[in-house]
Amino acid sequence: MSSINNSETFYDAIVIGAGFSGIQQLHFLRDKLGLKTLLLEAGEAVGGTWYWNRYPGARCDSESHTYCFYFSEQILKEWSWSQKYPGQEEILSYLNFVTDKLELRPNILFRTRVAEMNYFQSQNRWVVKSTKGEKFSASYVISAVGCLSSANSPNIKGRDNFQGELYHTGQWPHEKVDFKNKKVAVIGTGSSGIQAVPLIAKSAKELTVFQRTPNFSVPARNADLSKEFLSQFKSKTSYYREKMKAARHGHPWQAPDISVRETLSTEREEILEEAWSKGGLRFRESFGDTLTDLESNKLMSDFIKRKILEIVKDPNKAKILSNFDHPFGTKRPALDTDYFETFNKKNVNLIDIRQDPIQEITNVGLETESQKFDFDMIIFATGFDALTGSLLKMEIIGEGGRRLADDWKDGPRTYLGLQVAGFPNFFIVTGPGSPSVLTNMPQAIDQNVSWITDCISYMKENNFSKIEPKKEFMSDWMEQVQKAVEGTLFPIAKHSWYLGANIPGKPQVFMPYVGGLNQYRKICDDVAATGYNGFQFST
Ligand code: NA7
Repeated sequence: MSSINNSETFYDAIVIGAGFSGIQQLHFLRDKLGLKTLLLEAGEAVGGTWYWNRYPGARCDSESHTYCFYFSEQILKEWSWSQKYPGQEEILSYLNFVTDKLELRPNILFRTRVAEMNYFQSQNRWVVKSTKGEKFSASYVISAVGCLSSANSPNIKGRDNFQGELYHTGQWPHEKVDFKNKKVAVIGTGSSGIQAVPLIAKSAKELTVFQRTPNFSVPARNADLSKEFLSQFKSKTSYYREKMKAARHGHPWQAPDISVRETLSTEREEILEEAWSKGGLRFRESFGDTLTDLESNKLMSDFIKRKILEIVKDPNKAKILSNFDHPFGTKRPALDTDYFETFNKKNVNLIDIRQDPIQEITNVGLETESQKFDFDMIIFATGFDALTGSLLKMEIIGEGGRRLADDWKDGPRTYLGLQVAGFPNFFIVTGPGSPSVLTNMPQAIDQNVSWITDCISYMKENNFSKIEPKKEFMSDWMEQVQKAVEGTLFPIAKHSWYLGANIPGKPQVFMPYVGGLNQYRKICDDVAATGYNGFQFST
């Protein structure tokens, strides 16, 4: 096991980011392949997404016993989750537990944000430079910067004039934020806003939610996990592993092969009522054609709309919350605990900023076209520059001085989401063009990290020192990514972050591969089995 020596700057591999991906990648490269590996992390501790997203209510919507590492039976057996849907603090504790268990800390350099990396052809090495000017050199660089890690703080006029407290859910302070006796604004109603709103409403004097797009949300019905559940899970981890591998989304179940619209209306209602009362992610999987058949989708969407109209007593609020402009599931739907119910509270207001757009933030609050508000606190729950944001924040310069930002000016281009032509020995975990955010992330990460590790191992065995994809294979893969989405309803949602539409000026290209993690795994396995077809190696 090698550890960091500050005077020593040459490594076999550098991993960037200490979230789920970076932790597993560091462990695999160091402990499976024996590579001298350094992990660079901008934060002060491990956790990635779960380090930064500390807002009230931050919780995962994959089930805890599946949202974890499956590479170590020992870790699976030793760790016990307390709840069905794990909260941010518990996930962070888990990632710290794994880091300690694997003794990874000696190989992690915290408070080190990568600013730039350059590929030097003559030496076939990357030089990675931090924002503080430190330089590290390695044969391989693996980006594990995450898909939802570059916070999107919209540049609303006057934002910097606000004299009160201003937060972003994705960059939440470590100190306790107190809402008591305060007038609070939340801008944004994606998963983060939907999770935070009910908790803020409990203690804020007044909460005003600014909604641009009504979002679908299903009750999480979170619950404590029983000892019986945990012991049955620990006795059959292989069963869960195989189930997750077989599924397109990396969760341990499959949607039944039944169509919403071909099911008799009475039966359909029964299925949906039962799924709603159970709640959670599986509601989306009640039928097999929700994301491929518009009529079927409309029946699902209408069911949720009816639920909102039942829950929310004020008809105007109910209308604003359920006036959907996209099919269910084509933008990321949320899981919630009492989100819609919260709008029945007297201290909670809702503003439809499609009808009454925000004009500017003032020193005392915010102005829409027709109203003026005073606030003590404004919270941006406005999401992320997804999938490419954190990658492109780094200046990545490949062969012949080419910039990744230039190569991707019309949208990201990768082979299998893993590599980019012209950027040898640079790998991306859950990159654009891989299934990533459409799946149970730790399972997508496990597949990518394992594949990258096997690929580097293959290179070592065959005395190859350089790998990059062939251009034509990259083009072909990009076509496959687009073809896969054409068969679905996703393209109907024109304003989704899957497309980059939430970031002004970002090229609009559907970024994740929707063909399924199971199918993608097979494609990647076949590529490896055929001597890494589509990649070129040199010594
Ligand atoms: P999301 O899902 O991107 O949600 C962001 C929300 O903020 C969404 O309602 C946006 O409306 C809204 N938004 C974004 N920009 C603006 C501006 N400029 N003005 C007003 N409202 C805006 O991010 P989350 O953090 O909630 O969730 C991200 C993922 O993290 C989630 O899917 C989980 O996987 C974990 P829009 O819909 O774009 O009209």
